[in-house]
Amino acid sequence: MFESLISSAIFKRATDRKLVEITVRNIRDYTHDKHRTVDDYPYGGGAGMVLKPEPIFEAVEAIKSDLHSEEESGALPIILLTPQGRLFSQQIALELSRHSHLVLICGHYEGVDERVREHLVTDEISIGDYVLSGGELAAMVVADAVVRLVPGVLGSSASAIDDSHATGLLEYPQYTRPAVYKGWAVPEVLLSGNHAQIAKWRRKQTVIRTAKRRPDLLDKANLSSAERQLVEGLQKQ
Ligand code: JD2
Repeated sequence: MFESLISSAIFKRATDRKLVEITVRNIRDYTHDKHRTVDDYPYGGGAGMVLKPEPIFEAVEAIKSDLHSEEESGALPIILLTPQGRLFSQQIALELSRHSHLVLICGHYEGVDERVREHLVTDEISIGDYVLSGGELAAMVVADAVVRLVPGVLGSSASAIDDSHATGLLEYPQYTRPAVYKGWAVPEVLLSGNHAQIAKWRRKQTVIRTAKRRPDLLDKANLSSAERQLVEGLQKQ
């Protein structure tokens, strides 16, 4: 599964430029029995299997000793992807991007032994309130969001600063050629060449769109008093 992430354009750029390194480990490689057992029945009974603690502890210990005395290994975040984690956000992605190293642990089908949570994991993250079959896609979502925030990974033209959610507001509508398609014209201001007017129009669209679609985002947003008034007008409508 992780091949698709590693071969994605953003990751390629990041790794080619030696800004980021990603290693995938299989906890099965940290077992010692013939069947390479990673799971077992839950104590107390019940449906499903539970991931055993030993392979997960040993995999993380191996990662830590690979980092050996590198500055971080004390403050190394060891993150479990789980539906019970704190809800992932751009803010969390930014926090994580400031660490030199991260460990992401993902189970599949089954839960993990609680001692992993209690004595190994430093943070638990969920990517949203829906049920996945495992933590792999969630780990890739987190890795993708974090890697694009590493300085130098994005080109300046695709700056992360302008992104939706980086500003805490939704993006304004975008258009490209043709100027008229099936009779639907591009807003005239965008063809005017008046960059001040264009910036003003875009900002207004951003505020309107956010007010209509994600009013919850406006609470934390940095709006001018004129923009607040615009929002109040829309709310009355
Ligand atoms: C996972 C499963 C428990 C039901 C390991 C699901 C996730 N936002 C998210 N939704 N689901 C997950 C997630 C993460 C890891 C695992 N399962 C299946 N576990 C109850 C289904 C097994 C995140 N992050």
